Amino acid sequence: MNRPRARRAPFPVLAAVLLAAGAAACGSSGPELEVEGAYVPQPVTADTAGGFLTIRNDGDTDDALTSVSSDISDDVQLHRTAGGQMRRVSSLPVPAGGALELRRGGDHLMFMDLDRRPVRGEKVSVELHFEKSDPITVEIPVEATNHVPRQPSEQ
Ligand SMILES: [Cu+2]
Repeated sequence: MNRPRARRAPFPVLAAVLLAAGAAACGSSGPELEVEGAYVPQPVTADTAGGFLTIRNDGDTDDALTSVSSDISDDVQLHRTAGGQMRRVSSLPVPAGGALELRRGGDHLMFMDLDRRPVRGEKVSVELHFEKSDPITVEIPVEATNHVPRQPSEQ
């Protein structure tokens, strides 16, 4: 690729090219989300199931998980755990340059009033909705009830 210094281009053209390249390359336009390590432990009862996953945000703009829809429940809630008690919240933050980690004993998805009981080996289809980003669909594997995920660094 030609280096701008090596060749003189008419300034307005060069400026336009650099602006376009900059906007595309450095992602200054918003959050960049990626979902990792999603799983649903096979629930013990037929009523509810938990969902765990990590949403990484490699962008430079904060985002938030605002709602979730799924093929096993019409009522998927966002739960926050504090002091051993879980409570429903309306959104969970996905900070710029950070991650939202949903895990056992912490924040999690809660599938209420299950239409069907997910069984190990199946997949649960989930659509994640965000404050800013487009929705992300994830096919989440159903694992054993006592499944403990490996840390990302061990994978
Ligand atoms: Cu819960």
